[in-house]
Amino acid sequence: MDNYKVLEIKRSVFDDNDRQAELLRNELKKEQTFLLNLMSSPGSGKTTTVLRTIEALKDEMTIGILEADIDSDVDARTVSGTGTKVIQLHTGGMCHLDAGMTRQGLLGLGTADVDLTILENVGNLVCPAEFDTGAVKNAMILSVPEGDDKPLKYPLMFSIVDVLLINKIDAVDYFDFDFEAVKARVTKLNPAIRVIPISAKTGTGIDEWADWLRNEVRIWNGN
Ligand SMILES: Nc1nc2c(ncn2[C@@H]2O[C@H](COP(=O)(O)OP(=O)(O)OP(=O)(O)O)[C@@H](O)[C@H]2O)c(=O)[nH]1
Ligand SMILES: [Mg+2]
Repeated sequence: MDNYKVLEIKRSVFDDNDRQAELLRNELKKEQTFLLNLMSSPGSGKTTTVLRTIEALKDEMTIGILEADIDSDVDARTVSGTGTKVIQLHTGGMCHLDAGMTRQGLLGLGTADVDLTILENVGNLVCPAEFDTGAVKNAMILSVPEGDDKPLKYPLMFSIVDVLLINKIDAVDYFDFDFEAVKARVTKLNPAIRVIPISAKTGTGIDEWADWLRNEVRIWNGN
């Protein structure tokens, strides 16, 4: 028999985070702030989609943006060009945000007057799927050049999101990408998922995305 113990600490880390996330969601509800957690691989088009979303909704609601990256401030700099309130979070090497880190970000941003906060999570299809940030809804982007097999390889991410945006559809002629196969694969993992094809570059599909988000914000904020 081994003379040492093996302790499974992963579960308790997740349990504690889940409690913190629930607490944060309750506070956001009281404050009437909707938090969207936007996830994807690096370069799928999160920041470009954030810019389109700001453009579509800025006249109807007050928006704040949390940009999370391991390093750099390029995304916050890009978003600040729109005049929208934005803060850059550095995770110090961590590949995801947990509820505690999200809370720090929201405090730094100041959300009392904000109706909609979008968290652009660290580009990664693995770790962000494991940590509840306290967001009201989760969305992810899969871009056409990444391939239609990603739901098979990263099932957890596709199973925990409310919306899947399939981005870069303007480039579909250059890639073998089977939309029907993706829809079948994600629906099998997550029957309630909403799939919206978009091009953040040309603006195609952004109206449908903005309609979904506007409706969710209204429901949450009670107006
Ligand atoms: N053709 C095309 N290019 C796009 C589209 N959306 C984004 N891009 C390009 O894809 C690249 C990455 O876009 P970003 O919006 O920076 O992607 P991101 O997910 O924020 O990247 P990280 O924050 O680094 O993870 C940029 O060169 C964009 O111009 C699109 O719909 N079509
Ligand atoms: Mg980005």
